[in-house]
Amino acid sequence: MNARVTSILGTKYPLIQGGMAWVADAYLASAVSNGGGLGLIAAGSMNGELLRKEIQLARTLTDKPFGVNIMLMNPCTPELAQVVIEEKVAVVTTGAGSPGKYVEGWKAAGIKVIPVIASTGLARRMESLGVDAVVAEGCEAGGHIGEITTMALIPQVVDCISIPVIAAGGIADGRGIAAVSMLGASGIQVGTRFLTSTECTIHVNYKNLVIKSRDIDSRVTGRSGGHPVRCIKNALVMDLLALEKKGATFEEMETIMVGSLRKAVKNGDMKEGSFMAGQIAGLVSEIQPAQVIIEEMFAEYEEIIKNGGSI
Ligand code: TUI
Repeated sequence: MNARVTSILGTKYPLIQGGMAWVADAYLASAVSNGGGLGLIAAGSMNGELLRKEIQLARTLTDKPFGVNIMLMNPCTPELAQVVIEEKVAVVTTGAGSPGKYVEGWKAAGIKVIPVIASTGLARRMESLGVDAVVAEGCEAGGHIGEITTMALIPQVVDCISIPVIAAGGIADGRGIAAVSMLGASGIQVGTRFLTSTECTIHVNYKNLVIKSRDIDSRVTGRSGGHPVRCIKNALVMDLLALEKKGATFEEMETIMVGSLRKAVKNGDMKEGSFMAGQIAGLVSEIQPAQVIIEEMFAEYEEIIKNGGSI
């Protein structure tokens, strides 16, 4: 890992916390930023007013830079795009689409722009718009995903653009950092491991489910409708998969999905909640402060590098 990413982010470590909708609030973002990474407030569940309040709260909790993730399927995106400019947010990441029309305005406001992409095509388009870096996210990740694994995606994205590539999907320890650095990544984004951070405000049932889940416990729903989402399997997920097999429409599936992420995060509803998490959840086994997670991951990575690649 090199200094290209830390100089863009203004951080000690080349690490971004995933922009997890409903999950990543000012408390998680400030804890990650205070721990030496770049914390993100996820605006996926917010309107402009809520996002502004959350940014202002984060400023009382950290004097380090933090960012905002804008999930482009959120209908409030135009007002959110304006709020990050007015609030002079340091970094904006985007997900679940192309941020094309917003990039110029953000760059003119001095914001570092880092879209999350899941294919080489979008990576190239983003570079041509003048973004600062991309997060290339493999389909091991939780939530809304693309089609390609981290292992296959990272080297292909690295070869097709010149801006830094930050790897995401399946990274939760120092071995993951070492692996993606060998593939050419200049930084990492971590979501699932921060779900079980002390400062993460999700329901305790969600944290326990992540800790308990094994390698094979996640499922992807919504592939047929073109919106694949990875969650830890439960009654909701199995119902959705059965409906999908029967050829249910996107609208039918959507009716069941609506509000399910909030039910997981806020109520810990084990039956009707959608517990988004990556395949690496099987490796996550304890609740730790965000700073400890970050330091442990990079210490492990340094040790691997020192030993010439082995642990
Ligand atoms: O955005 C994510 N992950 C997310 S967003 C989210 S919120 C949600 N809630 C309920 C249902 C569905 C989503 C949960 N997880 N990751 C970044 C990401 N972006 N992964 C894949 C993509 C992506 C996919 C296709 C980006 C662009 C794209 O195509 C755009 C184009 O125009 O080519």
